[in-house]
Amino acid sequence: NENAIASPVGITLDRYIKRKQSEFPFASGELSQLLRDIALAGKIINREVNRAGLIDITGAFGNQNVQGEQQQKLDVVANIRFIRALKNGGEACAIISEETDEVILTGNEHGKYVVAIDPLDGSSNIDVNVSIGTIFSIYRRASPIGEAPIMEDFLQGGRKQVAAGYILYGSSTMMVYTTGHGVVGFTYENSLGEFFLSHPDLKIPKQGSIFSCNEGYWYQYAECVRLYLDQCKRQGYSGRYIGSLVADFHRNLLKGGIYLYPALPTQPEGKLRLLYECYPLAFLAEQAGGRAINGSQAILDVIPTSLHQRSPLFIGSDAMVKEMERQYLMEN
Ligand code: AHM
Ligand code: MG
Repeated sequence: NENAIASPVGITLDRYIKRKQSEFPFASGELSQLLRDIALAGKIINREVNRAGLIDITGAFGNQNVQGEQQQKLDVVANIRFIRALKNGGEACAIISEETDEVILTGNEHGKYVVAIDPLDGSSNIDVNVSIGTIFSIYRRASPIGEAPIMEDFLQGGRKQVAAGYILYGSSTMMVYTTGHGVVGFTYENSLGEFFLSHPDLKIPKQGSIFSCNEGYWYQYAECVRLYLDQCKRQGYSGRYIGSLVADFHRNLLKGGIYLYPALPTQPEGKLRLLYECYPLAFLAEQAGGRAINGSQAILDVIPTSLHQRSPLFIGSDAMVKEMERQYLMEN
């Protein structure tokens, strides 16, 4: 029917990005190209993830993979593939990655952007066929174009992100991102090799009934966290924890819920990384009408001091995160 034709649902990611680009006639198109490069990297990693279980089998036949490389762990493969795609794309001058200690220079000194990535998050789920994800965060560089990028390009703070998102390798593969104008989601069609727009304007329910945390840490959690979780249980909320941040976040984004990774005595700053886990998901959460805090402060306002710094994270439905915040502020 006519509505279906007028609806943007079903257009490819490429076409969607082009359409958005034409709404900003003075933009150079480099961010659009960078998003396409990231989608391509996502397709490549998706392929690797999909055949992960086959590696031992094909290995048994004496096959090497197509590039003739030795078999490596999937997170290392994802890191290599992602960096290669961004180097070839040319829009990013530097990358930081969970898998690499130092800033990675792409050699594209005329690139306007820097990208922070967790190439394959949810490492404990990689070998057991459970959903995993890629997270990315993009800044316009602060250093002069044409010169060598510097560490400060990555330490501009969460509010300076120009785009952020994730690719979820789940029962379907999806790419979800924001450029600061709401959140859009695309679903990958394997046989066509294309992402199609499936979620044109993602909004997280203000209130949900799912809490997601590793309850094994119960006796390490601060009192305020236990009080909050206790409230959730008294209200009959469901506990859902995959142990893959992207997948837990994605479910809560669609259904409403809160994800918690608090500070622990053994991990006083929490576990998750500020630049390529907390910031990008916080940007998405806020753009979807949700909230993300480290306890007392919005994640996006946390001042970054180092590339791989950690932060506690409470993220999800606005009302749930606010209630957690209230408990936190009463205790602290
Ligand atoms: P990773 O970057 O080593 O994969 O760790 C991040 C992951 C998140 O995806 C997940 O939410 C969390 O660590 C799970 O940690 P835990 O096993 O402590 O519950
Ligand atoms: Mg990670």
